[in-house]
Amino acid sequence: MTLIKPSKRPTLSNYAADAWSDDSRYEGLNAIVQAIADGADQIEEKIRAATLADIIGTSGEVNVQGEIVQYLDTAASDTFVDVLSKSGRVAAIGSEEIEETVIVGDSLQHNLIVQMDPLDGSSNIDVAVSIGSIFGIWLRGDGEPATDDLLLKRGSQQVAAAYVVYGSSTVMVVAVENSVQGFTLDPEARQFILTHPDLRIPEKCSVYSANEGNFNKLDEATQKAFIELREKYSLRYVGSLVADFHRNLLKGGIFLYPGDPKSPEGKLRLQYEANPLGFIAEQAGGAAYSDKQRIMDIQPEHPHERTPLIIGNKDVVEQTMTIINKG
Ligand code: AHM
Ligand code: MG
Repeated sequence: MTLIKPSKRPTLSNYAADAWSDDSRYEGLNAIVQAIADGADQIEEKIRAATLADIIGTSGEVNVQGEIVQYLDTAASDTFVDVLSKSGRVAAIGSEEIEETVIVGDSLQHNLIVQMDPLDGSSNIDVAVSIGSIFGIWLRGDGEPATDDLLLKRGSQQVAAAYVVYGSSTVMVVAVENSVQGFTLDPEARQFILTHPDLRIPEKCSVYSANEGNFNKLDEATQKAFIELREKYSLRYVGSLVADFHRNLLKGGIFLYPGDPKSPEGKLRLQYEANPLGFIAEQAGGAAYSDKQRIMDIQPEHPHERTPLIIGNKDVVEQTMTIINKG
């Protein structure tokens, strides 16, 4: 991991203007990334103020996965839909918190599609543990109608992906092909600054991250994979995918949330958790698989579908996959 000296750190806006603005593959991306940064800035303030403002707690609604929606989940979803819609570049938005596709615009300018988990790790909100936001960004095909089908593209068709971790600092990681850049929010200037350029997963895997409490529910082959990981690595598990992934990206590690005989598809969502982080992992030299195939090759059938996820250091992910499949 390379850190840049303070005097040489570009802001996210300067970096984006230099890196993507003249590249036709990334038309409109700058506006989307700025919108995400703007939304993250607003959400970060709400999270930090949550207890004081007495806004923590359940909103009384149930989201599309049948889980309790926390106030901040809804606020984050509304905020990101708002800033992304105002960017003028998004044709459609998929959100974990919204069952239907949000169709935003149908002009030639609306050339991008965003699917997001607006607040990942929501069970950690009211215990002051790191949470985050995850975004997959797809290009809309020329003349492709603005319908629900826009959300059913494979992960390999993503043009970019990003996430934000609201932790001891607020960090935004943005990836395009062969490039993963990390920015940290300056809390005074309210600007993201490039602090972690050209991120690559370290060659050495140091940790594994999994919910060990699920061990007895797993099939025998997956239990075998867990036992192998226990023998080789330390366990680190935040319980917010985005925070576990961020630590493993910086330090080397594997995260797994497998399926089990009762829930073969596991818990995590393909389009707005596994695919964006899978894209980022691959651009950083890592890998992401379901139990059977590369995450980004899965053809989604539903925007909210789930998938098993094994993600992190390529060699360890592949060894773990082999054990899970052969037993
Ligand atoms: P969320 O998007 O509703 O917050 O749920 C997803 C979270 C992931 O962030 C995390 O990896 C996983 O659920 C933790 O699940 P568990 O508590 O079963 O270990
Ligand atoms: Mg989530």
